Amino acid sequence: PEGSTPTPVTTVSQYACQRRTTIENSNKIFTDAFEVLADSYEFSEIEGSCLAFRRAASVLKSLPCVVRCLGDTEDLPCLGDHTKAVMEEILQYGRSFEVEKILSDERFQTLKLFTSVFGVGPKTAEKWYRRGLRSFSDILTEPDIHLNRMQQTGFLHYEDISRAVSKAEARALGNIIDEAVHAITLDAMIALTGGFRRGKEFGHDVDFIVTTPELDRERTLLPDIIDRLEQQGILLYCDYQASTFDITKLPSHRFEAMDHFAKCFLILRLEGSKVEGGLNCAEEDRRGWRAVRVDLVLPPMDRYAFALLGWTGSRQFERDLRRFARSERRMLLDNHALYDKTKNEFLAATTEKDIFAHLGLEYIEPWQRNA
Ligand code: TTP
Ligand code: MN
Ligand code: MN
Ligand code: MN
Repeated sequence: PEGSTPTPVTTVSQYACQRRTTIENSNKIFTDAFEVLADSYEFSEIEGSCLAFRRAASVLKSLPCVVRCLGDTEDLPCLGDHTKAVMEEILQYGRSFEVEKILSDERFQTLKLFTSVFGVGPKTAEKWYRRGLRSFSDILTEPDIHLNRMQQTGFLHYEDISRAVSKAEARALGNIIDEAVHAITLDAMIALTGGFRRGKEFGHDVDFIVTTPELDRERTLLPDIIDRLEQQGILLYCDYQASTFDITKLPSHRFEAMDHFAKCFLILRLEGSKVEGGLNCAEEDRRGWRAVRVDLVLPPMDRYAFALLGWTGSRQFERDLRRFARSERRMLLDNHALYDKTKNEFLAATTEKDIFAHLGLEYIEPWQRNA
């Protein structure tokens, strides 16, 4: 009957924290293209366009099926004219000429190469590019290039740390960290976070949260853990950042601002012989070990849920959680706390579920946060 046909509405939210995004991506052909465009805009410091393509990629990643025609995208949020033009090219020709042009561009290729080194960000990469440097040997033979300690280590272990870390290797590192922490204190807890907690098969590093119920111990425990790893002879690099956490501070407005918990960015030596799936290259096979990036963060116990939610990612999921809190709830969220600007009060949480509940969001499991 006229006007009463119920149309099935399955609206996709503009916020990643209201979508369920598993590691299965049916639209990789589009999202890979968007990510190239986003990287290219990031190198040119055109933040708006960069974010637009990251958001568009994130929306498509949440879809259960492949997009077969532009009509399929009609009701989807975050897809602008430029995005749709790229999709149209891919639908018609199987590839985007705009993306191919970027991929063959010398500047893009060089900046991608340089930023793939641990410790080299877009600013440094750009500076080197402007000096006419195009390859690693250009950088390493240029007399007045100063490399900081992180970059020196980045070049030294380039092969190893640019190779993906497997789940088996993540587990082996978990055992090493667990053993080191418990040799120091028995009441500390270790939780796997980052991409592996989201169910990813591979990662660029392994992220762990360490907590202890002993008050203020989280401020002093990390140097002890680092000493222990050093004594074991497996510490190849350590960037330790002491806690600057202040309970009175409001959550940060800036997303990319680092949190204030005690943390360290490590490179550890992982013996390969006993790790199933760990020996994946000939050189490593001969050596019997590989270098792996590991991050450790130590929030105080009462901030554990916020730290866990913040460090589980994905980056896009985190961005949208904060944006949702601010725009839809007048709340400020970061890795430390949730603040309600209407009630002028902090909202406490002991689990991630508490935080979703405070925000009036359905709970999204870690493996559904691959936005
Ligand atoms: P990453 O380890 O960079 O990314 P990932 O684990 O999602 O993916 P990969 O497999 O490539 O390692 O960061 C994990 C999360 O931690 C990410 O959501 C951002 C967050 N994070 C912070 O909140 N504070 C920090 O200081 C850092 C370095 C990361
Ligand atoms: Mn999916
Ligand atoms: Mn990670
Ligand atoms: Mn990390």
